[in-house]
Amino acid sequence: MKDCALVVVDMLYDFIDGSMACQHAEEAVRRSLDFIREKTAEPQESEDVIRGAFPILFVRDFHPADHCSFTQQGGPWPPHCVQGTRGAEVHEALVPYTDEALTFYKGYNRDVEQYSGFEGINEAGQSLHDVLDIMDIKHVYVCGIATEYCVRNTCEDLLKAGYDVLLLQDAIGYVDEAGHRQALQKMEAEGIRLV
Ligand code: VGL
Ligand code: ZN
Repeated sequence: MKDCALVVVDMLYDFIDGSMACQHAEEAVRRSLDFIREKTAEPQESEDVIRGAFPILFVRDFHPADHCSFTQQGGPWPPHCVQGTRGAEVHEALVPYTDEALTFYKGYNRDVEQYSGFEGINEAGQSLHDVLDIMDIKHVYVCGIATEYCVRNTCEDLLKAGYDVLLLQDAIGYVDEAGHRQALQKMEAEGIRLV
C-alpha cells in the first residue's frame, strides 16, 4: 500500500456532461469514488490519511480559449476544458481528494496538444513522474476519461517509465465503445493490468 498511488485523468465536467460528454463517464466517477473510499478514510476524518498513505494525483486538461485542438483552429475537438470555465473543473465529488501539489495541468500551451498526463505539470513545475518518483511510488492505479486518448497515453507513458500500471477498467469513460474496447485490448497486450 505504501508504494501505490492513484492517477485520476481528466474527470472534468466537459468530459462528463459538457461539450465532450463521454460514455460511461458518470458511472466512472462513481466507481472511482468507490475505489478511493476503499483505499482511504473519509476526508473529514483525517486529511493526512489521504495525502500520506494513498496519494491521489489529478491530471487536468487546461486549454486556452483558442487552443489548436479546437475545430475553429482546425483541430479535431469542440472547445472543451477552457481555463476558468466549469467544463475545466474536476467533478465536485472528487474535489475533496484534490491537492494542488498533486494536480498536473496539460494542454495550456495554445500550439501544443497533450494527451498524456506525463506532459502535465503542477504549480511548482514538477511533472507527474517527478512527483511519483519523489514519493517512491511503484504501482499506479489509473482511472479517468477518455480511454482512447488521455487515459491510454498516460498509462503507456507510466509503463514506459517503469511503473506497474493497474487500469481500473470500470472507472473509465470513453468517446466510442468500440474504440474503448480496442484500446483496452492493446493496453493489456502491452503489459498494463486491467483490474
Ligand atoms: C482528451 C481529447 C481532447 C482526453 C482531452 O482527456 O482524453 N481527449 N482533449
Ligand atoms: Zn483537450
